[in-house]
Amino acid sequence: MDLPVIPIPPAAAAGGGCSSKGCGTGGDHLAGLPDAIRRKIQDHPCYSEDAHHYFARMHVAVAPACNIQCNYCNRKFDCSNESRPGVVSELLSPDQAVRKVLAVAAEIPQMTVLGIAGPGDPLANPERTFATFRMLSGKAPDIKLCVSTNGLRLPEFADEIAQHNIDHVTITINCVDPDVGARIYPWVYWNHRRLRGRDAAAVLIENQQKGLEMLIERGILVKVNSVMIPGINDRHLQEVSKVVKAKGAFLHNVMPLIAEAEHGTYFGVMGQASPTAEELQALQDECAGDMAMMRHCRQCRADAVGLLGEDRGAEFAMDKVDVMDIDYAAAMEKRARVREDLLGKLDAARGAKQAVRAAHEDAQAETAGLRPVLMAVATSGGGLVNQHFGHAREFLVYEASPEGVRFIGHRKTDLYCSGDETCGDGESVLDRTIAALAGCEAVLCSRIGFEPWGALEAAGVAPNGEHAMETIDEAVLAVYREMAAAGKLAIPAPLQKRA
Ligand code: CLF
Ligand code: SF4
Repeated sequence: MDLPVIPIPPAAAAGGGCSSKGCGTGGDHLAGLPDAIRRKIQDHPCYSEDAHHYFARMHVAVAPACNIQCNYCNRKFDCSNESRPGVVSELLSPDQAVRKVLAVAAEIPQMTVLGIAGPGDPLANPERTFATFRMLSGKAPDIKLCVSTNGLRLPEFADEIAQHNIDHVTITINCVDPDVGARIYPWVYWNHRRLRGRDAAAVLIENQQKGLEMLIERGILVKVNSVMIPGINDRHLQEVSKVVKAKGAFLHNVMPLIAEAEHGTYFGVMGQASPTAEELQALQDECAGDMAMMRHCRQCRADAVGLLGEDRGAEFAMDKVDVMDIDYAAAMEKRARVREDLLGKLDAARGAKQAVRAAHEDAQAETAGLRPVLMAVATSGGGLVNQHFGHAREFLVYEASPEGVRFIGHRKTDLYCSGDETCGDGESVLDRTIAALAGCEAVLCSRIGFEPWGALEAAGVAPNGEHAMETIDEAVLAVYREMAAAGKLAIPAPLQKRA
């Protein structure tokens, strides 16, 4: 099959149409980054919080093997209900991967990034990984290439990564201390030997750190992912942040451990606790003193397709891709138009965000001295409050305070309007949705039904459909000021004294 070459749209080739101020700053989590880095990440959905409302990523699952074992991983094929990293529905050959990428590029024009992230480790499968990248850099030069690795073989492949124009690399670094690592990694396969315990962790850490330095020397952007494992590395991750920042990583993504017994992982079976949303936020805030934090990660599957938070992978199974009748020339023209349009919208949204924040600062007297509030937002993208409460699979959580608004993270929930009213354990889907919103005092959505409205109010979460189609920042700050005007935000006297 003669595969098409995707042309580079002018805006993307030039790095997009970003204004100099406020680019990629969602909550200014990237404030202080050099302009050259900001330009590289402005339309990358993982590296830029703003961009993730507009641009999509996809992963191709070409890398089945792994050279280490993490106690939170079980690389089995998935069941239809689960979605978590390391798990895929369909393993692809490099040729199949390229066909799938081109089909997705034609159908989802906002897809700007192709990552290889598993289901094993991409660098434990170097032939398959680099064959895929090699073909794609020729066929789809407008798509950014991204790889996520445990780092064991990074020093060996740093040059090859640079040669293939892969300028975004994620290294999962859970520790810089082998004693901590010995509790996370039961074994590491290195130099034809299976190392265990502290020795295994020491080799992994040494290679991760060396690989990080080599990538930075080659001008490659490095993001570090860390899995927060309560009681094992949670107190240690601030140190990890300091070390990797000092070596040049520019973004740290602290993710919560997923440890369900039914996933069959060691931690899951042993009952290792996952962090709560509050514990995760507290640690991210502590680490944020040392470097820019990513808070919008969705812990994607190794075959995820679409905007972060949505997974359209099932639409692009190979049996479907193989029978798709795509007019590539027309699709690529559309892709160029859509991308230019989105870059313009993103630029405008960044400007609007700055204006909203500046207006909040100007009106600081209205909220000075008041307590912060968490609010959940239902959105289907575009940075707007534009989703029906019952259609939300996840809610974005924002903190409003006298200082402004900042993105905190997301809370996954079952789809309320699924037609299935119970979860099988007697608890209603609505109950679980409300439980997922713990700590939030308001939920903003485009519309909401009578029944959930009442249940939310009874649970102390104020439903609000008054700000439909407004930008999220604008809506959250407006609701915050409404709460302030209603006298709901005074800090209780005992807390004032303690402060
Ligand atoms: Fe994929 Fe990772 Fe590239 Fe993104 S995902 S290889 S940097 S394109 Fe992104 Fe998904 Fe989080 Fe990864 S949300 S799991 S951080
Ligand atoms: Fe699983 Fe990735 Fe750990 Fe390998 S490095 S065991 S694929 S989580």
